[in-house]
Amino acid sequence: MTKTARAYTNIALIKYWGKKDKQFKLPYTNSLSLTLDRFYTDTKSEVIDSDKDQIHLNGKLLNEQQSKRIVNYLDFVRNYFDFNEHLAIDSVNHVPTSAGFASSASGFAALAASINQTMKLNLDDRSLSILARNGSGSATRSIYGGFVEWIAGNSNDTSYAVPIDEHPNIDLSLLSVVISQDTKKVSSTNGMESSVKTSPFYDNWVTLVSSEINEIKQAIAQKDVQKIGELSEHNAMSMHALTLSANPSFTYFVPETLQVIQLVKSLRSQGVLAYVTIDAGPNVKIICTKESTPIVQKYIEDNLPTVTTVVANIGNGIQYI
Ligand code: 2P0
Repeated sequence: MTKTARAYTNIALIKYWGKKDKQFKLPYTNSLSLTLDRFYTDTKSEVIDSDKDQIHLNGKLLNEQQSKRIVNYLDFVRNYFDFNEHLAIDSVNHVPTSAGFASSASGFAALAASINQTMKLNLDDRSLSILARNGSGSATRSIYGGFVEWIAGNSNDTSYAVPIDEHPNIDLSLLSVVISQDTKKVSSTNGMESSVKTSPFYDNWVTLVSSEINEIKQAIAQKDVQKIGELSEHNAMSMHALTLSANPSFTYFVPETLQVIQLVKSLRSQGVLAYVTIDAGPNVKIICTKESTPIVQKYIEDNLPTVTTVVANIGNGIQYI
C-alpha cells in the first residue's frame, strides 16, 4: 500500500513572474515563499492495467478535457523516467477556492511526491522539486516547509527549490482576504508571458528581484517581520505594475483590492503591523504578527462586510500519511 502524499500551498513573498523557458518552466528570476499550514492537497496513486490514466479530483472522475493538464504531466514524467505504466490518481484538495489560494502549487507538489513513491523513483527533495516544477512553477517551492527559495537555474537540472528556514521561530501570520472566487480572466501562465514580452519594465523587474531576494533573506535571518512585510509589499506592487504596463494592459485588481490596500495603509499609520501581498488574482494576503492579526481582521471585516478572511500560519514540507 502506498501512502498518501500531502503538500501544503505556499505564498510567494518575492514572486515568480516570467519564464525564460516555457517547456521546463524555467523562471527569469529566483523567488522566495512561505509554506502555509491551512491549505493542502492529499494525493494517492497506483499503477493500473490500462492504456489510459484515471484521474479523480475531490472524489469525482475527471473527463478527458478536465484531466488534460495532469495527463500531459504524466506523459512528461513517463517519458523522462522511461516507464510505460498508467496510473490511477486520487487527489483531494483542501485548498478551498473560498480561501483565496490557487491549488496548483500544492496539487503538483503532492502529485510529484505520490508518483515518486508509487513508481519507486527514489528522488531526493531537490529532484522532487524539479519534478514538481514541470507541473507548475510555484509547486517547486511546496516541497519544503517554512521559507523556501526557488533557484532559477538555467536548465531542468539546475532549477530547484532550497529550504531557507523550514521551521522558523518567527512571529508572522498571514491573513487571507477573500474578495472574489471567480475564475481569473488572464491565467498566470498567459499573464506572465504577456508581461515578459510587452512590459517596458521587465528588465527592471529582473534586477529588482535579485536585490530584494538578498534583502529578504537577511530580514528572515534577523526575524525582522516589518522588513519582510515592506519588501513583500513592494515586490507584489512591482509585479502588478508589470501587468499594468503590458500591451495590451491588464490587471488582477478589482475595486475591493484597492480598498483593502488603503485599509492596510491606514492601519499602518496607526502603528499596526500589516503589509499586503497579492498574487495573480484580486484577493489580498496580509502579513501580520500574532498581536496585529485580530486587529487587522476586525478592521477589514468591519469596513468591508462583503469579504471573508482566513488566518494561516507557517506550514511543513511534503508529508506521507
Ligand atoms: C508565485 N504566481 O511566485 C507567482 C506570483 C502567481 C503570482 O506562480 O505557469 O501556477 O504553472 O508555472 O505557478 C502562479 O503561477 O504558473 C504563480 P505556471 P503558476 O507564486
